[in-house]
Amino acid sequence: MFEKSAGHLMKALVVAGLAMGAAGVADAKEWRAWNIHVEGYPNTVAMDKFAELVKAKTNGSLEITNYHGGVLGNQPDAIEQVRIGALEVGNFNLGPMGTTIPETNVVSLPFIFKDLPHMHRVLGSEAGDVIKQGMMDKGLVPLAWYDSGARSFYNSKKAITQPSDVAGMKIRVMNNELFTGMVGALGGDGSPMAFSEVYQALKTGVVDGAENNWPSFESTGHFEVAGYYSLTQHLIIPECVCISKTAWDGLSDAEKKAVEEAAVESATLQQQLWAERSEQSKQKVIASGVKYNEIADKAAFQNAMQPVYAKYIETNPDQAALIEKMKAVQ
Ligand code: GTR
Repeated sequence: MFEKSAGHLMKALVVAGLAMGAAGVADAKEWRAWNIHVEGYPNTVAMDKFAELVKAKTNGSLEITNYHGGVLGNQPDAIEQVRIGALEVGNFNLGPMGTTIPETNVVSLPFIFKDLPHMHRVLGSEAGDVIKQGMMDKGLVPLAWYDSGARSFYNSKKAITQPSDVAGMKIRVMNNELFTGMVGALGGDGSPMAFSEVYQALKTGVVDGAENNWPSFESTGHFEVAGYYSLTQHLIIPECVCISKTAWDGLSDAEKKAVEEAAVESATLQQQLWAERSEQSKQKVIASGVKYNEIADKAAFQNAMQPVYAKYIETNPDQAALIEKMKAVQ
């Protein structure tokens, strides 16, 4: 008799356990994350770490599947998708975000940051809060900043040593008026184009050049079709681990904490990998025969950006004070 009821009890416990397990799976949230970069790229490795940490820290109540290599579409579209909640996560560069989130545009002003550490100090200041709030108001929750180094010009024609060298060149830029204005101020023709299309455009001569950091110049193979890399370092733009506000609002407080911790930890990893990959990519493209030149005095390039700033401040007078504060951050 005892044995029988013990058996029943066992059975009941097993059934209950299965039911709980089934409920657990059914309740688990499944998110999709957009990433433009290829396997092995610092952001890709760090986003995989992010997904792994989220799963572990939420005990499986939230699972993120990363879609690398831009397979979920181009960046401007993906930003919109995450904003409206059709996608839950994006590893975005703030450059193409400026068209819909004006507060993010301040980081896309040429030469606004002295270097990467300065960018981080500014993001940690009042300016960072303004940028984050602007993103939140438009449906994006930025949880951590990833590094993207400094962007420099490269092309298939000649070394750029002074602004006039850009004159007449057609240069691919990310989708944002600030970048077409930037190339225009150097006398060139800025051509917005999706990242995935740049290789072919360089190869066929649709554009003469583009601009990016060492790792992207290398990972995309652009260095095979654009043999001159000139270290103008005109843009230093942060990237984010951004969550759709709709998805974020559906998390419990414990889940929010877990996701935030995971994003910050993944950013620490990304920044380490970034520093390593920047050096490796630089060595790889130079070894392949790319002609690389430093720009001893960037003042001429910086001065040429005055009309870009003037126009920007004329259209966004409310941001003038913020820009001064950013420049003043030590
Ligand atoms: C890369 C950046 C990408 C994308 C790309 C581009 O450096 O990490 O998110 O913005 O540049 O030029 O489109």
